Amino acid sequence: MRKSILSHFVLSGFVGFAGLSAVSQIQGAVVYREIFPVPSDQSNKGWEQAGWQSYYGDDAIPATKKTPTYDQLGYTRVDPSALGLPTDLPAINSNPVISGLEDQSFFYAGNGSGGTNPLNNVKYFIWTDEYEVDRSVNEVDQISWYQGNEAKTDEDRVAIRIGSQWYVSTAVFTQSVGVGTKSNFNGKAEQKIFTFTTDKSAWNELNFTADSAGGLSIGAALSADLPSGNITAFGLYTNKKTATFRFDTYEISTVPEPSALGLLGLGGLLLMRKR
Ligand SMILES: [Ca+2]
Repeated sequence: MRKSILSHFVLSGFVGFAGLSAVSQIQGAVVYREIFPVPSDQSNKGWEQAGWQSYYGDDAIPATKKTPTYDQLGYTRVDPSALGLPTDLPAINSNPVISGLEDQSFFYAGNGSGGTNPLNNVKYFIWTDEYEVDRSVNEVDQISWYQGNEAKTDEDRVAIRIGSQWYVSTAVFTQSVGVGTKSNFNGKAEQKIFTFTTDKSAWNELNFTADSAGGLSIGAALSADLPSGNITAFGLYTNKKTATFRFDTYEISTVPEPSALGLLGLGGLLLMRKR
């Protein structure tokens, strides 16, 4: 008898916990946050160390590919010389754990005003594969970031990779107010939120083969909804970057996948009946 009561208590407690857990996850759990941190001494830091890669132009040229006249790192970096937005948030599943990193910075890609920077009037693609989103239990809820582009008309899009295929959102995100200087990023950067959907109308294929002729372009519209499968990489894409591009605090949140949610909901219902 004692054992039976104990089992009942344990079961109720578990079901109750599952129910509470479902409620909290429905609101969206942040599974990834990139803050583009810098060392506490505020020294400049190569963006590669944040675990991201960037490519530009029709030929998907890696930004690490230097030319004799062009120091890439000087134009594309994690910028600690002005505040990001927000500041002082913890990283989640991003960046190696290095002591002394602070969230006082953001990602910066310049506009080529010096005449030697090719990052002007070109396609621009920045992404990371440092975290994999498991969609079998939790589906993506939203992807958000703070952007502070200099040109209000530059159009940023969400990019994700499922398996080996890249996709880019049909939705574009522009600035209400352009951010012309780095010191304005903290005050004027705007949070952009992409509400995740697998609907085929929300995505195009993104053709991407690094460092290859014609290796970067928006591809075909989808004939079916996005497939299942983990998101193995993600980032931002712009089809024409005309001026300085800055962004920060890239986040992915998830909610329980519908079938998992159904099980949790059933658990909550059972608990209510027992009471
Ligand atoms: Ca930051």
